[in-house]
Amino acid sequence: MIKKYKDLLDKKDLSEVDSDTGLIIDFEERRQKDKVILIPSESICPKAVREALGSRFTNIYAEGYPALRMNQGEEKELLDFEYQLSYYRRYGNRRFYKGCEYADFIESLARRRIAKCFATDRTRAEDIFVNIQPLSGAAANNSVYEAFCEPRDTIMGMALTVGGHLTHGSKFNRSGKRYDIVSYGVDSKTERLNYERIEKLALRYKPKMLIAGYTSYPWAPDWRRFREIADKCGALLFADIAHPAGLVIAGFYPTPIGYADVITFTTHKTICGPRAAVILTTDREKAKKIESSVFPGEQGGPHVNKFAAIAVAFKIAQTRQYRHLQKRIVENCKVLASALQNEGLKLAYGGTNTHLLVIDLRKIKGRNGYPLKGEPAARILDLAGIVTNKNTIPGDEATTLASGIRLGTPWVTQREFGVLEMKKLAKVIAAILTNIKPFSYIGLTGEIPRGKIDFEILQRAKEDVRKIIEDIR
Ligand code: DSN
Repeated sequence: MIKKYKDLLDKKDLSEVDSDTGLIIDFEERRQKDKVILIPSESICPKAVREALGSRFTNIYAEGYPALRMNQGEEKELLDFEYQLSYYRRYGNRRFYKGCEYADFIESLARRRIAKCFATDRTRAEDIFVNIQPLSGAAANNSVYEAFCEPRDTIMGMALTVGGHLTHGSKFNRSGKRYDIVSYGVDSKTERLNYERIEKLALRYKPKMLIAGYTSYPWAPDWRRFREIADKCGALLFADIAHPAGLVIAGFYPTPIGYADVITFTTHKTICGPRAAVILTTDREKAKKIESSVFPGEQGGPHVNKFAAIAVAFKIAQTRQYRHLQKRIVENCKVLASALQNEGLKLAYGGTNTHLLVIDLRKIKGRNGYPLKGEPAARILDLAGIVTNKNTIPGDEATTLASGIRLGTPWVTQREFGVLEMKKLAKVIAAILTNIKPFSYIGLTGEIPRGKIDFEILQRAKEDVRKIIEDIR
């Protein structure tokens, strides 16, 4: 019972104020502990990052950007609070509201840490311009288009069905409605990027922007080759590294810095931070365009509590332990891939050199020859305690009838799963998938793919998953 509103502010815990929400959060915590989560775009946000996310920075508005001065010099100069605040008292800042003096610190700190993480031998941190205001990946990508393209300009990116992202021109997304989209796919034989074909297509359609970067294509692109193609057709090169950004920082995925004109990524996938997104460029003029395209172009007030969480995440990203984690993520994925292949499963795109892989389910067939689809496969795996997502693969046309499931290793690697666990998981996954009897029926929305599995087999798989988790604790 709430007696005084004021007590809510500092005294009452969630369990006292809203036990229903508290209970749902407890259930979710339990789920995350009891299941093996293999969604490649998910990871565990560390406690310290969540603490910053729940800080009082959530209370304020901070439309605008920090003072330019705060992005120059060493981190310790930024953190010279007396010096910076005396400047602020004298000259004010670039925010629309007062009360943002500490927001300036936290946004600048996060930006510097990101720049430091992405600096290379050839590109200094000072030359990387960072925008951390996009609320998430889709907003970041849309801000990039708005910054550099006019409606009906041609944009070229990979098709969603073979690994591109929704915002790379899907007809269901604003990108696909607002711009003329040319999509590239993979080579039908190798299921890999075919740079000659991509180049031919680019020369034919002369896109204003060429996008590279993927959500389910499991191989790293050749940035140099993409740069060449962009230069030949006069396009801006946009690298969307939402998925592998953590691997990039740690050196286990080639960096687009030095090749791409603009780069976006989210901070909650391999970065293992809060749900947010970042835009990078090494060109001052482009950085200005991006700034105004994000705010006021795309968004109003940014989420300052996220800035704090991002700052913490990128402090962690500079540690040896983080580099080791990223290395293990890739190693685990490689082991999982070959273990699945040894169990007789087929991988779409022939394998992986990143944190994700996709299983091609088409050769698992029911009595009447109906192939296993991603939806029933992912559902049954989930019942057994393994969380994945259905995914289209080359040859698929509709997401509802996707023939693949996508798996990734960030989350389980954070939980310290290693080679042994990858092999055990591959066995359970294969035992489940190869024992599903696929079928379909026609429902109100058309073909509905389903699958059945013997109860005993499912129970055994559940027990195996439980044991894998138990052993790791
Ligand atoms: N939905 C994300 C993913 O899972 O890859 C991309 O935005």
